[in-house]
Parts: sequence; C-alpha cells; structure tokens
Amino acid sequence: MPTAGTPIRLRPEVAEALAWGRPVVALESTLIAHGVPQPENLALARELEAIVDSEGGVPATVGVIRGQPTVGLTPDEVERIATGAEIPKLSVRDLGPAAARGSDGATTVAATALLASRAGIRVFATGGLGGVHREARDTWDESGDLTTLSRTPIGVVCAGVKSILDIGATLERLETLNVSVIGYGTNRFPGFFVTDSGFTVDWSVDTPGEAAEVIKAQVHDAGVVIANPVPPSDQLDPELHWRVLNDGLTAVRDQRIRGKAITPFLLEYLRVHTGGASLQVNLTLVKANARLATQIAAAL
Ligand code: PSU
Ligand code: MN
Repeated sequence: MPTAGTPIRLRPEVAEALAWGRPVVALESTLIAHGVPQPENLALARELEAIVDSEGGVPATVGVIRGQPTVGLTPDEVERIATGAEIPKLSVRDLGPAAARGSDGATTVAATALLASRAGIRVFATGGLGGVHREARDTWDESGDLTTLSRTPIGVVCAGVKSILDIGATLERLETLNVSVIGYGTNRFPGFFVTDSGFTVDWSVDTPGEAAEVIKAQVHDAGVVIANPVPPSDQLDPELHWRVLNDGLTAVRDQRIRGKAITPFLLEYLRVHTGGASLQVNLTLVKANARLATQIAAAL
C-alpha cells in the first residue's frame, strides 16, 4: 500500500511499546467527540486509557491534532478533542483535507482502524461499528467503516453495530467485503444497546486467547470484528430500546437529518428519551470492550 502524504505521529510511549512487543490498544475519538456528551466524554476517554493500562496494555487514542494524524494522543490532546467547540468527525476521506488545513478532528472507526493499523497496532476497541443505514436503499448511506475494514488488517472489539442501522444489511455487506465476524462467547450478533440483535454469526470464540488466534490466523488483509455483547443484565430494556429508536428514526426523517449527522443525532435522541439509560449502557459496553481488547492484545 502506498504511504499517505501526511506522516502519522506516534506518541513515543506507543512507539516504544510496539518496538518491545507490548500489548497496545487503539481507541477511537469520534465516540468521545460525538458519541457521548460532555462532561462524561472526557471522563470516559480517561477511563478507557486507565482500563487498558490496568490490564497491562498501552493505550493509543487516535485523533487528528493541528492536521497531524496522531496515534497516541497526550492527555492534553485528549482533552482538546473532548472539549473543543467544533471538532469535525473525520472518516478516512477527511484525513487529507484536515491535514492540509491543519484542523483538529475526531477519527471514526474507519479512520482509527487505518491509522492504527499503519502504525503497527493489531487491536482496537470501540462501542459499535458504523454500517448500512435503514434508508440506504434510497440514500446510499453506508459507513466508510465497512469498506475500510475490508482492507485493514486489525481486530476491532465492539458490541456489534449500532442498532440504529439496518443490521441484516450490514452483516451482508461485511460478508461481501470479506470482513471476519466473530461472536465473543456467543453465536448471536449483539445489537449495541441490546445483547442480541436477532441475527446469528457463523463463528465464535470464548477466550481472549482464541480471539487472538483468529487475528493471527487471517490469510487476507482484512479486519476481524470481535462482537462482544453487553451482558443481558446491563442492556437497555429491549422494549424501551426499540420503541424509542422508532421514534428517533421518525425524527430523523421529519427533521431531515442527513449523512454523518445521523449517528450522533440518534445516539443523543436515545439518551434524552431513555432518561440517560442508553448512555449508561454505552459507557458500560465501551469499557468492557477496552478491557477485552487489551486481553486480546496481550494474548497476541
Ligand atoms: N461507536 C459508539 N459511538 C459512536 C461511534 C461508534 O459507541 O459515536 C461512531 C464511530 O466513530 C463510527 C461512526 O465510525 O460512529 C459511524 O458514523 P457513520 O455512520 O456516519 O459512518
Ligand atoms: Mn454515512
């Protein structure tokens, strides 16, 4: 693969850990800037790094600072992304324009996976992948997360794809794109806020070591999605979830929310209309994913 014109800045602690073969876990920043409201977002970003650290890993939060794609933000830089007034949401195609402009930015799953993989990181933790939106037949709105994972060799620990999406269509696209999908401790595909999306997966693993074996065994340069469900006791009440989500989807149509604004809009809608319960689930699952990702990185 040709190298991008803009070099990736690696935080020295991360470069050192990679050189010594220590477990490094990449963390995503769109979740911080656009997925979780202030002030919980900064606390979450710090806690995710602390979880990776406590499991014996080295965290590398990924983002763009003054145009520089950065793998391993410093604590000050994490704060900049979490508290900045208008931090753009950057997918892969936005990295070049942001670099040329010297803009700060939060990286999506796609941009995070690409930068982390180029830096030599093999595992990454997030909340939920992007995917095929429900109106995609008309809007063609499919997250760049999918195509990027089809050519980026990295393990992504997530709670499935966000339930706001067309989950069946997303799973079909992941198949077409040759992205491996593995259930962690289950053959039911998780639905982010809910334990079970109603879909199954072909492969499952039960331990971090088994997940690491899958990542090592890949014979093609694509990602491995390790789908880690939120435990049933921690999930959002499924009935409440599907009801509020339906209302939220109606609001998207009525308010003509489009493109990359849809995901942050729906996450916020769910938070407000579940009395904060969806946010609690979101925080719980992301932390669980950071922990599992570190255990997998250690097993690698
Ligand atoms: N997971 C979360 N919250 C988020 C996201 C993921 O728990 O906010 C973000 C990710 O950065 C993902 C993006 O890449 O949503 C997908 O956005 P879109 O559908 O516009 O591609
Ligand atoms: Mn989109």
